[in-house]
Amino acid sequence: MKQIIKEAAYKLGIETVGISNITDYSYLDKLLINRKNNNQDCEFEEQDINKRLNAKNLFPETKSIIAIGYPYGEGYRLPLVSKKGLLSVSCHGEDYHKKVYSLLVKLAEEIMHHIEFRFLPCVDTTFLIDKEICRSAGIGSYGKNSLLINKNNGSFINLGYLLTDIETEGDTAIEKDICGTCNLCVKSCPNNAIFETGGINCKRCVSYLTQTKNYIPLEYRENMGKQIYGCDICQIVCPLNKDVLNKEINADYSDLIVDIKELLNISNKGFINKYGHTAGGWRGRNVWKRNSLISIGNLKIKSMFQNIKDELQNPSEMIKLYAAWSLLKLNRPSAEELLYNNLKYEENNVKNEYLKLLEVEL
Ligand code: B12
Ligand code: SF4
Ligand code: SF4
Repeated sequence: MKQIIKEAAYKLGIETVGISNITDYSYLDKLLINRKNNNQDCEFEEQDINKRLNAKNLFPETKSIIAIGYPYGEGYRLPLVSKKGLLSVSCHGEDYHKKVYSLLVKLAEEIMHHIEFRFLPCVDTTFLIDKEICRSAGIGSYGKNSLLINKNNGSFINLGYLLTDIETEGDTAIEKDICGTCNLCVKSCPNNAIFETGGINCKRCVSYLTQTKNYIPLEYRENMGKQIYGCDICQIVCPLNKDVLNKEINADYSDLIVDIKELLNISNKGFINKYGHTAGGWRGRNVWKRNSLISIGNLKIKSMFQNIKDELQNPSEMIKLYAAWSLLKLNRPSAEELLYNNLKYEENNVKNEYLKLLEVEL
């Protein structure tokens, strides 16, 4: 059976495929509890830890899991553009969730030519722990940056799997320290999110900060640079990704460069048309717009002062607060005058934040 599954995958061009018989991950409970207790987890994870620790909680029939790694990022170079925003590489082209999901369905159909079985395709959005499931299927090993790294594709693999009721032999997980003495990602992470000993504090990760709707602490905003969605630094610096990034292919990643001025004024419909198909589109216009305000402040695009000033009238409290921050970064004296004048029109939350911003040096 194992051979049939692998051949079905290769037939579809899936080179990174593995099988796991492990459905119970309760050995991770301490790690997950610790992360939560230390406020290093995030709202994009299921909060009920026990639920996450067994694949049968999602698909009770699970007997084996067919995991795949979908490669991306070949030939990517950080673009040398100033005054523009940036999306992470996983936002290139069509949303990987859709691509991997449909590939998994095709894989199931291909295997169905040989055996009847029941399955559930999973890509990113379920409560299960994709990295651990794929690790146990032999897809790769953890790097210090916490990502699963495969020997051919590095960490530039999106993970997906089929929970199935097939009884078959599993692959062996690779138990290997792949980082050794390297700690390039630890040193390069813009917000010191990666622990020397491996693993990350989500709350500091720039990728998290670009996605959350929670308040972004002032001391983290500058480290977000010009990122509009996601962050790739710990992958770009990783020597285990060198072959993928240096691959000589004719790749055009210009869709990852964002016109921040346009993003600031984009309508909902315009946003959906332009970015709705990307892996980051799900977060919606307002969060992207909030990130564009932070980027404009960081990139010191002074010519946009007037445009941002108009955002102080935005009905969204979130937009107002980040517009105020950005204005202060662009031209402190003019921004101070504006914010003091506006204090009398604002509700408590906004008023208090303006007062706080006016007091601190940014
Ligand atoms: C929440 C989430 C996030 C959070 C938290 C990320 C994280 N590291 O957990 C945030 C928003 C920060 C995030 C960011 C990104 N994410 Co994300 N995310 C998820 C999600 C939904 C859950 C992850 C989770 O449960 N983490 C909790 C725990 C279990 O993970 P952990 O803290 O990393 O701990 C594990 C390892 O680090 C390891 N470990 C812990 N300590 C130590 C110590 C040492 C020495 C070692 C070696 C290992 C190790 O053991 C733990 C057990 O699994 C998954 C999809 C899913 N449903 O699983 C995608 C997922 C992890 N994300 C993914 C991607 C691609 C990204 C980004 C690259 C996107 C981007 N370009 O911005 C960044 C990478 C940031 C980073 N360095 O991790 C991929 C990862 C693919 C891969 N090759 O590993 C996933 C699997 C989605 C998918 N199906 O493809 N993400
Ligand atoms: S994604 Fe960026 S911020 Fe997050 S751990 Fe990696 S380098 Fe650090
Ligand atoms: S940069 Fe170095 S330490 Fe970080 S994941 Fe890659 S090999 Fe490991």
